Amino acid sequence: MSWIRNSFAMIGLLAALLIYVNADGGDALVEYRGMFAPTVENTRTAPSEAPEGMVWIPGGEFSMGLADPRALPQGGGEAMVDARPIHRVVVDGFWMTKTTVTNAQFAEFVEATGYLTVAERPLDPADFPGIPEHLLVPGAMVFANPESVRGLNNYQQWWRWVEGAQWRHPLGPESSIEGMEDYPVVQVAWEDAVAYAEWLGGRLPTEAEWEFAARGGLTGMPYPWGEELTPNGEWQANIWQGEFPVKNTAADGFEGLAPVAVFAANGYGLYDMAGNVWEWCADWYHPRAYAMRIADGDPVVNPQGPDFSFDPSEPGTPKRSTRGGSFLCTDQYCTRYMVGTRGRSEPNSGALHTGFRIVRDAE
Ligand SMILES: [Ca+2]
Repeated sequence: MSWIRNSFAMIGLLAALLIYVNADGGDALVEYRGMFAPTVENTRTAPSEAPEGMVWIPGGEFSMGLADPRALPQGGGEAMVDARPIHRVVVDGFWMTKTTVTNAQFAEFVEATGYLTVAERPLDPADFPGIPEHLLVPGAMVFANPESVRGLNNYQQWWRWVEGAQWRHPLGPESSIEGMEDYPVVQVAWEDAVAYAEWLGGRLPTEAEWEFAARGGLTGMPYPWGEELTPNGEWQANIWQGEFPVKNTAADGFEGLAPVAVFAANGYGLYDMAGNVWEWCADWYHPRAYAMRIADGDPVVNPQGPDFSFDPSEPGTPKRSTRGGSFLCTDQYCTRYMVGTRGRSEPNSGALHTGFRIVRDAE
């Protein structure tokens, strides 16, 4: 009865393969986590009653950065070298908004101050030498919903500049934010975010503060909620499912942006520290920021980022750091909802997938 023997052999082989795959995923996580030393929170409790909408982040010493995630299940295809070396960082405690700033909150700011965002202002020809003046129209970057793409190397296949796109009209002049009061404000440039923060007596978080907060007190976890992308098969953040950027199954419930705080908060009570929108940070982006600052040893105390920016993919364009990934990130592309990963963006332009939250120093 060779077919029976063969069937048993096949079942045995499959079982061995499954055990191997599981063991491999588990070992990869153990190895990954082994690169991080424990997070040690400061013992100072919240110094006062929480400002509205904010939570106290205790600060402390933690391992900042991330190990190469590619061996992890759904760890993506990028080594994320700009988030190494993993190094010890100390941050003081601070207040942080539980959510990214919403359209309703930003509208209050604009109403009170008359502030005009970068995307609403005429462009200065001096900033764009060689570009004909009739092309210098205010606008912002909008996801293009392409039907097909050639590879994932050129993001211009799925982004386009849309005249008249701005925070009140995030997809272009015909679009509106009516009914989207609880959605994150988007199409805001870095200086718009800074202006909002200053209006409330706050500031943008440094990358170190943002990452400490995103980890929610955990040590060396790939995600703000723990070790798996979808524990019990449930999505924990608004990212992309399907085939990026042409097929969006919206398995997490959201094809585009989601309102803030629809997924569970992390250990510090912060929502959406992964996915939905990228969040502006205070730091200039530099891929070797960590190597440069540990030259004098670690821990590094309250790092503010480098004094200048460098992005090897666009060397002439200074960038500010962004964190958290967006609804357009998947394990096929970007994967920067993994905690510890880093992003960057041109500070003088807004995008459909970029917002911010603010922090405030303790009194
Ligand atoms: Ca989604």
